[in-house]
Amino acid sequence: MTDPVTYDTEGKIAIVTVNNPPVNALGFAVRRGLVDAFDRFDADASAEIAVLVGAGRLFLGGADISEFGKPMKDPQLPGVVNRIERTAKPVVAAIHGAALGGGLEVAMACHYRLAFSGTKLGVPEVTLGILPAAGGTQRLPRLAGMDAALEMISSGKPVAPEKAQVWGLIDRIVSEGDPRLAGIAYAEELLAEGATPRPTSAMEAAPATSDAETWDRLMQDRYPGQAAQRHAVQAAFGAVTLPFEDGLKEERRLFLDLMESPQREALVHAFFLERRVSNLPDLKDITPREIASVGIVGGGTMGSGIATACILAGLPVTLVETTVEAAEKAYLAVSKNLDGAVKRGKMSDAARAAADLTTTTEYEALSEADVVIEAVFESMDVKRQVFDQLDRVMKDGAVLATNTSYLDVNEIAAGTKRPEDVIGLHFFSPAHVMRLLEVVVADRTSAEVAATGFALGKKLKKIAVRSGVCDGFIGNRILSHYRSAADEMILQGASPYQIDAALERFGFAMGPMKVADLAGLDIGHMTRQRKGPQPGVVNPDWADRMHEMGRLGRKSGRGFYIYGDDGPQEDPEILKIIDEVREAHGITPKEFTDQDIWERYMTAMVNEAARVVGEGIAKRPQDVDAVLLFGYGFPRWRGGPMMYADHVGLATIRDRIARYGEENPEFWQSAPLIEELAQSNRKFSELNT
Ligand code: T1G
Repeated sequence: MTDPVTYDTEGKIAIVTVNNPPVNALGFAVRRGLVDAFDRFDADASAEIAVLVGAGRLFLGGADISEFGKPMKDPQLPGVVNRIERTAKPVVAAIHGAALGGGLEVAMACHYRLAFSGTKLGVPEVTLGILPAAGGTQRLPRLAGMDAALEMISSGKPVAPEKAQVWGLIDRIVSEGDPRLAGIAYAEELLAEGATPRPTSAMEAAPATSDAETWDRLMQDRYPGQAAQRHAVQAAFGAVTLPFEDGLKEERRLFLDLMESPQREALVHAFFLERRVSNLPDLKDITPREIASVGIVGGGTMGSGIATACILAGLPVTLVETTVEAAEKAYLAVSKNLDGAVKRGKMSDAARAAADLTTTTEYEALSEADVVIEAVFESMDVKRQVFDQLDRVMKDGAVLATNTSYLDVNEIAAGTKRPEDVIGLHFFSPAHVMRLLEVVVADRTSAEVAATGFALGKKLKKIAVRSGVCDGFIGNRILSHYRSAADEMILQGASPYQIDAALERFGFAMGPMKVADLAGLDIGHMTRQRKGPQPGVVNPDWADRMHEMGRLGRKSGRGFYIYGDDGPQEDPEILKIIDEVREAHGITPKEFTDQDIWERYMTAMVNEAARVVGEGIAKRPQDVDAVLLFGYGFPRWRGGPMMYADHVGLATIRDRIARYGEENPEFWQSAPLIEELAQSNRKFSELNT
């Protein structure tokens, strides 16, 4: 294996290069190599200044996250960073692409820093449930001042070199060129000026505008329930209250505390899920078909959103609608989405001008598309008619996809002469914004077509998760179950507003009533009509009454909430309707605490998720976590329902189900997989490999 750290010289200049693809993570070998390189530099009488540079597309991507939770081999990063800082001769960091976490901490231990325009400079550790633990909480305030440092450390967001230079974090900005050469040029200049080492640890930090208590309260408001931001801010205040070495000790203590926390495990789980859940072992050696053009049938909210997502990815789109008016309406809807993307900086003017969208009423116009996605009204008859047309016009080898959110993809495929070319691609609304894509692999879908579905997901920068065929696939099936648990609590006495507030305190982006109002209460009503009564499932009579009253949610200005200028307002009329329903059922309402609501809601979610995994609809528990995290607003710092369940313990989940089952045995029956794993004291995570 090549040495990830090399040392060479050009005249009086030593160049230390880190080459550890893909992101120059500071794993053990790199740490070892850096110490050796700077020992060599210190001993190299011919070298008067050193340049540290990263090979490849960026400087340093930070500590090696895949080493977390395992015994860390020496030298540890804090020691490596301190070693670099105390080098007796000046050291320059030549930064390109990104310097993140431990990568920026290494740069801050160097004595001079240049950065290329466009470089990401940040300490994102809190997004992994930890804090900058290689001196970052002590050196960043000394370079950039407390206010800037607290903002960077608590948000985890990267900053641009221009801002960093104003703050004093960066000394020089270079617009373009080779990092090594730029580093050498800057080093020559510094040599000529007689530059000497400038240890950051010896500098004073500009005080903070607000005190530590104010910042701690701010963290609680901004990141309710999360520990990392509060610990990180507490550590950073050591930079103005403690001597440097003591500040480092406090940073270490708080870091180790977070390393042990379930939140850290959950956030690292989410980090790797984002990047790996679409990598399926059984599709690893399958070459996807080429995707150079996309066809779409249906220009409604979903169709125009999917068209937008494809065009944002640079794909030409042909969209078919039933009438010329509808086709023009779809064209305008996509154009509006694209203009919005330009405004949000998600699309350049040049790309906007080059956007290739054709709308038509002619199916023949689709014939040469590599992938065609049907996004029409959710009726099997309508879908079958569309697929008949597609079967007739599409070229051989085209992928025929349906965006249905629950209909039987096997049945749709069976209606064509090429079922092996049919797949489900379930986008989430708005399709050009939501990151999740359920790739529904039907019984006869070929591996090549499945691989093509994932390849399209990657092209569209989606987090694609494999699902088998069942009503609602992974996400909507589990949703309908935890929704029913919420309805059961409402019937028994909980207020819909209490449930929303409790689950938002649990960490959900939005409570289930607000989600229902956003999706439209007519959707919920249609689903209940379609499914009919289910054993043990409480029918929300109040929601049916609301539907009759035309309260369809946000789109009608009234649902569970009243939507005025001041955002969603609770409505006593809803509580009155619910009281009447309880009375009609002869139910005396009982009290629910936040804990009760969390436990029932999450237990219902985990139970149905275990069935989804047990039946093989989701191949791995992590697939369920990815769906809920990236499509259903599940709190990232809890890692998803399956990780949550592993943290709670499956025996506890099983016992809760038994307890709830005493009241409603038909609804609360634990999934066989929960029984099996609880019995053998095992975890869902063991099934991810
Ligand atoms: N460690 C290990 N693997 C990493 C990694 C890291 N730091 N960063 C990325 N990877 C893997 C990733 O999983 C993927 O591999 C491949 O690299 C490409 O990544 C003491 C303790 C750098 C902006 O938080 O933000 O330092 O999964 O697809 O889109 O204070 O990666 O496909 O096999 O994301 O071009 C702080 C995390 C660590 C940076 C590049 N550092 N990385 O984005 O590529 S904590 C971070 C990123 C720390 C110290 C503490 C991005 C990137 P695979 P990618 P990209």
